[in-house]
Amino acid sequence: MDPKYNPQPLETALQQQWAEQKTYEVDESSDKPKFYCLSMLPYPSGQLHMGHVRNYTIGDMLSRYQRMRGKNVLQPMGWDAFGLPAENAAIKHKVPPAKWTYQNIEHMKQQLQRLGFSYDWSRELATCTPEYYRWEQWLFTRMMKKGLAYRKKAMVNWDPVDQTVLANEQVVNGCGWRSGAPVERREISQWFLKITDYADELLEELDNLPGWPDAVKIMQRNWIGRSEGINITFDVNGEEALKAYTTRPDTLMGVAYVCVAPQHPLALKAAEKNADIQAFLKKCKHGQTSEAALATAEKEGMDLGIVAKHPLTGDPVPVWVTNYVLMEYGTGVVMAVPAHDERDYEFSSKYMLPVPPVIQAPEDWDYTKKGYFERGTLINSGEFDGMDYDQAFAAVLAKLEALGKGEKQVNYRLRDWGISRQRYWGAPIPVIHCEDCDVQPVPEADLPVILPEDVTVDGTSSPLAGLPEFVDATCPACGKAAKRETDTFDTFMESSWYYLRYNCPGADAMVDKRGDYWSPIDQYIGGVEHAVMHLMYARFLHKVMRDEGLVHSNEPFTNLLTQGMVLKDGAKMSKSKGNTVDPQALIDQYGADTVRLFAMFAAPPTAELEWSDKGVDGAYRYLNRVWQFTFDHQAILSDTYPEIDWKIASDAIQAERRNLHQILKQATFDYERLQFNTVVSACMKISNLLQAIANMDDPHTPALLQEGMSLLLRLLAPITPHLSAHLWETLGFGDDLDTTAWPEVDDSALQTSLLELMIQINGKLRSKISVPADADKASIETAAKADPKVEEALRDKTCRKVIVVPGKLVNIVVG
Ligand code: ANZ
Ligand code: ZN
Repeated sequence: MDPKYNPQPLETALQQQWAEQKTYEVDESSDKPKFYCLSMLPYPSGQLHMGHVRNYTIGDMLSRYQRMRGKNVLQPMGWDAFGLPAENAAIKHKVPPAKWTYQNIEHMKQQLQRLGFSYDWSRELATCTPEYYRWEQWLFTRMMKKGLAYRKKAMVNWDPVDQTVLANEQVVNGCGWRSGAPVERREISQWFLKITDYADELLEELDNLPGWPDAVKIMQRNWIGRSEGINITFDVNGEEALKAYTTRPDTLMGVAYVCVAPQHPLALKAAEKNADIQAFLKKCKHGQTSEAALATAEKEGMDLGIVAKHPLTGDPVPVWVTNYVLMEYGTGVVMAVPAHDERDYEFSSKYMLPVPPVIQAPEDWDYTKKGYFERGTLINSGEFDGMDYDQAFAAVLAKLEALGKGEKQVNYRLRDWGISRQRYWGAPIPVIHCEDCDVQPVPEADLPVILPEDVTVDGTSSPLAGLPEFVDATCPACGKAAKRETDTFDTFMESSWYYLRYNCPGADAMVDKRGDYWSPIDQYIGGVEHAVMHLMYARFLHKVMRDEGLVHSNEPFTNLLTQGMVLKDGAKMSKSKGNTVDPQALIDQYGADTVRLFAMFAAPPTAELEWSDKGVDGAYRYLNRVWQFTFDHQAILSDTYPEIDWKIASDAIQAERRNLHQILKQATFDYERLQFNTVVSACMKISNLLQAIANMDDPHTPALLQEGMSLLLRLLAPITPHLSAHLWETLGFGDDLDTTAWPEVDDSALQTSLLELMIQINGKLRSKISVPADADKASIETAAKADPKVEEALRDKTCRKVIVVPGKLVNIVVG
């Protein structure tokens, strides 16, 4: 054995062995229980960053642990390979996006292998390959036939100089990232997937996911945003009646005006005759449409000069157009109640509109300063006065229903998923546009629609539009010359089902039976930034595939762990902040095991991890210690000992062995609950223990040292697999640490021996009791008071004080 820890050669040798022996390749023939452990696949940007290292070490630690626990563990890896950065790089470096991507994959794969992750590489996939994306093209055509994929007009960001559509992240302060020109909004036809059809199920099934963090479930609930309200009809003279969606029908008697969205037909019609309104609507076209942006934007509007009729009182109510009403939500019409709605209050204050209160606010509420936005008891509402929210909701609904002026309505904030991207580097949307037959899905036999890879990207028009061999097609319905769609899928399409494809590499179908063996994923691990979109879209497509008979579970991910961010000096480690630490440099300097150990030790997996050079150094020093200790005691550790009856060993040996098994017990518990940082501290505690044992002069020292070392190496194996396997073999503990069973806690070692304690009453010895050696003060006190002699002495007296001196005596002061 080398006296010095030199990680690089031993790590690379072992990695080569794993690759040659296909150590981590698995199939469905095993009789062990399966465990599917999945970490979110990376975008192949070119370099691994510390966030990846952390994510993938967590997954690998769990996979290796479960393997040692006797599971048939699948841990695959792949590449989320389509996306904008490849196009940007192509413009900058003049390489085709495909070439850039495949080069990056090569490089990053080497980095992952150098970290010793136990992936089944035979299942590797890259989402930019036709054999992968053909199946989502296929699913899309199925969804078209079911009406789950449809086309409608939607807004895009348009760069008037580059004459191109921009992705949201290409809009910087309202201008095109390349041209710097102010971005315009354009309406074009795009494809949508009907995720709203699944809104209820997506919401309800969250209750059946106890293995998900609450924070993620809350975000998903908010994103779905189910609300119950009433659509209330406000008649307008000579026009179609306005229907306003409200969740606060209890405030109906406080309506000051009705407002419509700038895109509402009534506003558009009014603009035809009024240049000011026209100018206002034009102004609303600029700026953002997101709800968040609208909530904070300065509220503006115009009186349309139209009068609506209050459905209960018949009073005239003015109709306005305002920029804070979304056309896409509810009915695009709001009944404004300034006294009790924050946005209406702000608006009314600005335009000096009335603020009639209809909900009881605390005494002396000053409505000139603030609205009252809580629910409460109704006032100024005639027959509804005195009712609370629920009563008023029911009463107003009943009354409106009787008049035919209202009906109950459930709304969702969730919108259908727009999947069209006017970008080159993505999976082509498999449809053909025919002059006569409108838009037709590409027939199954003609799939995949292959994306040409050898192209020049210059950032203006899509290279696909300029390729006749791509664009020219024949209509599958009538056979006439037609045009192929040049838009591509949102890259969330690929990441919504990749976990199923890992189960059936090479299948000549989207998925096959092998998936039934592996599904669902037992543990999914990734960043919390994917809490909503990725995880929602994946759940949705899973359900669509279930309804197609392709999968047989309702949910794809049984357990979810969202790992915390990696920070440096309190800020998120990121390229744009220039505070990154290159994992490769660390591997070169310290080896993979140190990097893994630090990533696991520095914080619990779900908490933020503050980067520390000192911490990395500490991890390295610890591994050196383990090495040094093994080297120093190699002969003792690798000797053979007869079976030992520990009960006849000395108290001191038994005590140390008890500590050892207590640590093992706690560490195994922590492994199960994914509390990996305390597993590392447990290993460090064992090292200290081994040092103490080595210093003992006892006939059982060598055997206990050996037992301790074999526990330590197995506890460390999932974290630092190279060092552990190497020492395991060196010491002759067995040859394959991967398939070595997890150490069992010896319960008999945990039993604590009894200690005798004197009991004094007012300083005089009265009795003796036996308690477990590790009993705490409270239980000693209880035991002492239960002693018959003490009971007797305490009768008719008051116990003033109990002094417990652990290991020695209990003194009871009575008076
Ligand atoms: C009257 C009212 C009084 C409202 C009050 C609130 C408080 P959720 O819960 O998210 O569904 N609203 C309806 N449609 C809208 C649209 N297209 N754009 C902007 N706001 C819209 O929110 C429902 C509430 O949001 C509705 O209830 C409506 O304002 C507003 F004291 O109606 B409310
Ligand atoms: Zn046709």
